[in-house]
This record gives sequence, C-alpha cells and structure tokens, in this order.
Amino acid sequence: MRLGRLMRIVTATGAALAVASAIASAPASAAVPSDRSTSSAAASPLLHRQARSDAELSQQIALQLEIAPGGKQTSRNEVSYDNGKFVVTYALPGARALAGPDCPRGWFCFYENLNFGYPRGKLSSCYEQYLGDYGWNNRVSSVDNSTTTPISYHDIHHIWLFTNYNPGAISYVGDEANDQASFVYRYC
Ligand SMILES: [Ca+2]
Repeated sequence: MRLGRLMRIVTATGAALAVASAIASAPASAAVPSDRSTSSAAASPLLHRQARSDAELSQQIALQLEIAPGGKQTSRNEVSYDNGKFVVTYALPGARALAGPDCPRGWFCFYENLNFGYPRGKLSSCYEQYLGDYGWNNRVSSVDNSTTTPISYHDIHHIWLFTNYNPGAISYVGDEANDQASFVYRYC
C-alpha cells in the first residue's frame, strides 16, 4: 500500500473514532454546564492540601479566585461568593488537622479530603446548586449537614450519588462517589 493511501485511511479512521467517542461521551439530555475548575490552576496540588506557610495560604486564596472568579476574600483563609451564599475555607498553616465534622449550624459542608479534611465549602440555599460555579466539581470526599433538611449530591450528569441526611456527617462518601459530585440539592 502506498504511504499516501495509508495515511488517508489512518486519518479517516481517526476522525471516525473521534466522532464516535464524542457521541459516546455526550450526555443524552441537556448540555453539561461549563466547569471552570478544569483549568491548570485546579490541578495544583496546593489547592487540595493544608498550607505550610502564610505565603502558601495566600497562593491558595489566589488559586481559588483563579479557578472560580467573582469571589471576595473575607478573611485570611476564606473566600465568599454571591454575597456569602457560598463560602470556601482553607486550613490555616500550622493548625492541627480536624478531629471531626465542623459545619456551622444552618449550613451544609463538603470537604476536599476524607475525615473532613480542608479545604471546606459550605452552602445553605435550597434546591439545586452547581459546585462548578465555585471551582468545586469532582472534589467532594466527605460531608457534614447542619441544616434541618437532607442534602443530595449528584454527578455532572445529575446522577444521584448519595444523600447526607440531617443532622449528620459522612467521613467518606465511598469509592463510587468520591470526587464525583457536581450538583447539590437541598430539599426545603
Ligand atoms: Ca477529594
């Protein structure tokens, strides 16, 4: 076979595969909302662990504002969005690891790491909210619910993952649901 023809076949096959895989990965229903957390900043390991210094904490806050613009720094280790509707809290450098869930009354919280390891996001509003708006898609590993209603967690295709009943905490959401949540729904 001549090289030119071979290349045409290879190219055509590649294009067909690309189309097939695009069809296979496309959701059946509505378009998937954009996920700002897919930027390279979101991949930074610093975003996902405790800062070791004030300088690292400042970098974390900067990264948070990069993956989810529109937030306002409200304290040394907190950024708030939508007038306080969503708040993300980073562990202070040198602070001891949490012994347990710490979601304040009236809020439901989700944590980057198992056993309630920070960073921690919190919300309180009713009905569906999209974690990607805050750079929190595919990160939740443990949760705590200090509201008066259950909270369900769903993946990017709105598939139900688990429910965090009230009041209560889940120290690990399980292998099937770990780092999968994109939507939360508060029943109230
Ligand atoms: Ca995680």
